Parts: sequence; structure tokens; C-alpha cells
Amino acid sequence: PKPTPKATPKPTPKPTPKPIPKTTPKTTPKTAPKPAEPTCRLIGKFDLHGFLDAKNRQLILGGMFPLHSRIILQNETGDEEPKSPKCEDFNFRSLRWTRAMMLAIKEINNRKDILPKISLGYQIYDSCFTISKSVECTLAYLTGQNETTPNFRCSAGAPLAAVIGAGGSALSIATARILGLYYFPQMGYASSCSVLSDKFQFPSFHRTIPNDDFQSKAMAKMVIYFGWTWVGAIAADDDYGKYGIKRFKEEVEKMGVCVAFSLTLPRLYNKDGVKEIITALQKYKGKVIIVFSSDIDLVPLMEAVVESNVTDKTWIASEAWITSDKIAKLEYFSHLGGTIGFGIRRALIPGFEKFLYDIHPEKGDDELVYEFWENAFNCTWHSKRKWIYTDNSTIPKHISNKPCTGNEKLKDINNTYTDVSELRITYSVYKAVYTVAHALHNLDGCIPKQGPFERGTCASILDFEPWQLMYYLKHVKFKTFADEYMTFDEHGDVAGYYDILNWQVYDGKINFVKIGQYNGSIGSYDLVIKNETIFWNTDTGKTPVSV
Ligand code: TCR
Repeated sequence: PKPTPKATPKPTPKPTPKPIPKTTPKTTPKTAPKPAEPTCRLIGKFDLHGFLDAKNRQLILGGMFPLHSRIILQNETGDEEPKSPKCEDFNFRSLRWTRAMMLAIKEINNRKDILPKISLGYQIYDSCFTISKSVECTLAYLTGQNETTPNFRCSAGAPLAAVIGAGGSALSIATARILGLYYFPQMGYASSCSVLSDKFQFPSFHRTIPNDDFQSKAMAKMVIYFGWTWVGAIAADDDYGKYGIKRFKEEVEKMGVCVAFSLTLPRLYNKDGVKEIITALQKYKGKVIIVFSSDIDLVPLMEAVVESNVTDKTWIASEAWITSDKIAKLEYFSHLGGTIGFGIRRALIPGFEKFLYDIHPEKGDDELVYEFWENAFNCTWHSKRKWIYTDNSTIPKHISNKPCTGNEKLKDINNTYTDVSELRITYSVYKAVYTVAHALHNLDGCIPKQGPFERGTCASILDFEPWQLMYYLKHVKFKTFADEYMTFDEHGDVAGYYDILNWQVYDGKINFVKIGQYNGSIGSYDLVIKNETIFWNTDTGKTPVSV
């Protein structure tokens, strides 16, 4: 059974008019909730209150990005008040994604042709790459827990129109289960797992990244194309890895290819788990290894590959690590050079580079920028630590004691944050914001009596129900600045297009050279590879033979 609404969409289930009540600890039911430390770190808020006329025509977009890669639990024992985990390991790449959301919003606000009478603001949270934080943030959106956020239905303040995120599939799956209850619009920019296409489970989820089914199929076709008959497979221990590899196996096995081994990367770093994989790799005589994983989860394995000198393998990469600077390092090139993988559509966003450089902690944009600066320049803002950092101003071990002066220049360092050569997920974030904006614009342009809802009614831009915006999201159609046509199929999915990339070294760095493409929506000529442009990291320099 599909809950797909027709001309008069009915919410499934009906949006609850009441906000979710804030939880109060059972033991102290009468005390008012204390002004708790923020559980979900608000890393960016752009609220136009005050700038606008009294009518206050503004809407907020929520955003969730993994600005840190791990959480540290704050409760050692089970017999104390639960505290929200802290986050560590700053992620420069996702700060770039976050900035793409900010730029898109800024552009839309300046444009006369999209939502001319509405100002968009944003409310961005750090998911810390974990499910628990993402769920916490989702609840914060729905309840307005972080006080600045109005309840999403509260028309007195700025209503929350949609949530962009939550990042990886496991996080989006968890958050989509909650947002789906309210039929609340969610736009994924990096969640590619095939299960998210199931609208019975995730009725309000849409995404601007293709469903991984295309990628698994493309990988299988590539294996056949190169004539490999045996391959090894490694998957991250999350929905992305498991489903990606599962579909890949189904596809290749249909065509008579054997999967020699299929191993799972340990979820939390664990030496034995990594060692087990290394042993399997050392024993394996075959050459071709397929890896479906995010870069963060893959780092420990690739470090071990280099350390234990596993060579003579050709790595096939899924989209999440093919262009990652965490793995594509020059020091690893003798082991990982020649890697082939898939990248989603790329586009150079006009003005983005300038916008990226236009960041400085003392500009007062956001507290997070202090942390970014410390990590980028390996220095410490001694004066700021005490009042900005919630961790009692302790200086993380990896950061030097050298004071930050504020005169450091981003141009002087090589940082993935300012690298605009591979804007793929970044472009996907940008598209996600534009998609919501176009849907809102169409909602606003509804002609009374000719509207899509009961008896031709329209929704009002400042007081609509989440399911009403869902209607417009489902029917959105527009062209991006890069001439890409954006529209969704009935599963909330976009067309499956990938560039096929190959790691080659020149000019003293690793380059991701396009050696072909895969277009899942055209028939038999879907996979195109230019053999002569490939760099193979094999003894002969030729295509490896898999047995
Ligand atoms: N889908 C992955 C997460 C992910 C990602 C990335 C993470 C993708 N691409 C790039 C970091 C960098 C693709 C998922 O979980 O669905």
C-alpha cells in the first residue's frame, strides 16, 4: 500500500497540531526544566528578525551536517543524569557543505525571481556523524528545544519549512522516521541508501543524490566490462555499506562473477577487526577489491593497508570516499593509486570560492568558526576558549599551544574546506536548498480556486501545513545554473548519473581524472569508459586480471 496522495493530498498520518512535549525527568516532575546546556549544537543561525517589516515574512530552513566525526559519551556510569555526548574531530569538508547551504540561501534572498517577498533564514545543527545526535537535533527542530527555534507550526515566529539533511543514510533513516510522522519535508543531500526510496517507510523524504541502486549496478557493469571474474568486497557497518554491497553482489552474481569474500569494517575503531580484513587481503590472490564505505569509516583500514604493505590491489571506490582527502593522500599513492570509483554530478558554483574565503572568527558569524580556525591553523584562541568552548576550555591534545592571531590566511594553507575542485556533495546541498525554495515559490504562486488542494484551494506561504509543501516538492521542476534539470520520481529520487574517476598523480598531487561515465536512465549504452585514459597501479601498467 502506498500513501501517495493524489490531487488532494491527505497526510499520512495527519500532522499533529500539538508540539512534542519536552521531557522532564520522572524523578523530579515538579521542577521546571532547567536551562539545560544545549544538547544539540546550533552551529549556524541566520534569522532575519528585525531586518524585516512588521509582517515578518520569513521562513526557516533546517540543516544538519556532520561538522564533527565522532561523539564522546559524557556518562560513564548509568546512575547519573543523562548528558548529551560531546563531539570531536572537526570535519572541514562538511563545513564546506554547510557554507553551500548558507550561500544558496543568501542568493535566494537576493533574487527577485524566487520567493521575492519572503526571506529565508536557516537553523543548522551539527549531527556529529552519529544517529543519536541526529535524532536529538530532529527533536530540537520539532519542539523548539533550543529556544531560538520556534515550534515548526508556530506562526508567531518564523516557521520551519523543511529540513536539509541529515547527512549519511543511517542518520537520515533515523530522522526520516520521526519527520515522516508529521509528513514533514526532508531533503537529503548525501543519503543515497536504496531503502530511503521506500515511501511507505519514509513518506516525506526526498534527495538530491542518486539512489545507490544505480551505483551498485554501475559497479557490477564495470566489473564485467573489465572481465574480472573474482572480486573481494568490503562494506562499512551501516546502511550505506551493507545495502550498497548487497545490491552489488546480487548484480554481479547474476552475471557469473564470484565474490571471494565480503567483510564488514568495524564500526568503532577496533584493531582486531581491521587486522582480520588485512589478513584476508594478504591471503587473497585476486586483485580487485570493492569498497562501499564513507571516508571516515575507511580511514583505519587504509592506514593499516599502507602500514602492513598490502600492494598490488586495484581498489574500486564508492562515491563517499572517491574524492576524499582523508584517503586520497600522496603518501598512500603507492598502495592506493589507480583507484577507480564513482562521483556524483559536479558543478562549480559561481561565487562559492569567494564566499568560502569570506570567513573569519572575529566577523562574529559563528562560534564554530573559532574551532575551525584552530584546527585549520593548528593554533589556539586562548582568550576565547573560556567562554566559547563548552569543554571547560581544555585545549584538545592535537592542537598546539601556539596562539592564533587572526592574521592567519586561508590562502596560505591547503585545506579541503577551500578546495572547490570537486564540488559534488556540495552541489547536492546547494540543489537541495534551491529545490525547497522553488517548491515554496510555487506554493506562494498558487492561484486561488485553481489550487491543488480540496475544492481548488491554495496554501498560504506563511501558514502552510508540512504536507502542503510536500505536494509542491513532489512536483518541483527547475533547471539549475549548471543546466541540470531537477525533478523527482515517485520515490523522491533523482536521475542516476555518475562520473567515473581514476586516481592519477601529477603536478605533485592526486588528481581525480574522469575516465568515463554512467547514466542509469538511458538503455544499453549506460556505461562509457575510455580505457586509454586509465592509470593502473599494476606491475605491467595494464588492466589487472582478477585471478
Ligand atoms: N552516501 C553515504 C554518505 C556519503 C558521504 C559522501 C559521506 C555519501 N557521499 C561523501 C561523506 C562524504 C553518499 C550514505 O550514507 O548514504
